[in-house]
Amino acid sequence: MFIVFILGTAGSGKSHLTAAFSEWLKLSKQDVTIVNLDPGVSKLPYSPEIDVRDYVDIGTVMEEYGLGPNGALIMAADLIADQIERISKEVEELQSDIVLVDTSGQMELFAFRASGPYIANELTKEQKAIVYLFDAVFSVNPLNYVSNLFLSSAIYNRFFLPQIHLLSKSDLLPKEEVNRIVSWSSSSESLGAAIDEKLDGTRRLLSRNMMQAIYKLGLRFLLTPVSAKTNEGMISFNTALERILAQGDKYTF
Ligand SMILES: Nc1nc2c(ncn2[C@@H]2O[C@H](COP(=O)(O)OP(=O)(O)OP(=O)(O)O)[C@@H](O)[C@H]2O)c(=O)[nH]1
Ligand SMILES: [Mg+2]
Repeated sequence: MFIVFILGTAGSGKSHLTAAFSEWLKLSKQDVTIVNLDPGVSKLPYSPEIDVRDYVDIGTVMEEYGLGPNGALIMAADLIADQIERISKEVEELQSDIVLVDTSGQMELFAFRASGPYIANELTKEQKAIVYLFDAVFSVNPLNYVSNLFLSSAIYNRFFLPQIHLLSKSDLLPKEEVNRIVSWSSSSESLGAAIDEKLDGTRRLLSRNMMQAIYKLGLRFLLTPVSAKTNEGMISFNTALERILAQGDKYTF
């Protein structure tokens, strides 16, 4: 059993990718479990086998603790951590080949509070990986791209799990735009040139320094373009997962 956490900024396409990739895996004869870790979501594009909303109700948390929506989400993240043993048991009992975990819209809840890494660690002792989404439309601007690079490095630093980077919703951009962003992820010269071309003044300087700091840390993540709408990139995404989780052995057929 492999556990895959899907992370990314709000609206980057986590839930739709979870839905599309699970369908793709099922066509490849995989037994898939989906875990919804987002307590605040009202509508999902899939039916999760395990749903934190069965454990924590955000409306009740707001009422019981007298909190607003954001305070309640923070509280809910901690309450979910308290329930991790039961959630973990549910995951283990299902015994599927692969578990996709859709995380909350407010990424900082999972990434930057103690409860996130705790949940990731305690959710069974199986092999795990993180998938981080770069929203394609947001990434067109090199300033946004570098900011996202920084966020993804912060995630890596928090979880210390193998991490895969995807350019999500890539169907929304023309092919050459997608290729350009992918080239930024494979070559610092290419990203540096885009920063010089599109940004100026302090923004240019800061972006260049941020990029260099990340490269100095040895964090280089090649982006794979994917689309939950057209299913583009699912094979490459799956190959990257197989490389990490099964040491290159194919688990799909
Ligand atoms: N064209 C296109 N739209 C997409 C794709 N994936 C997601 N979307 C759209 O982007 C919006 C956000 O998608 P979600 O899957 O809900 O994103 P999310 O990261 O789960 O959002 P939060 O959980 O609220 O942070 C929705 O309107 C989707 O229809 C894609 O691959 N292509
Ligand atoms: Mg979502």
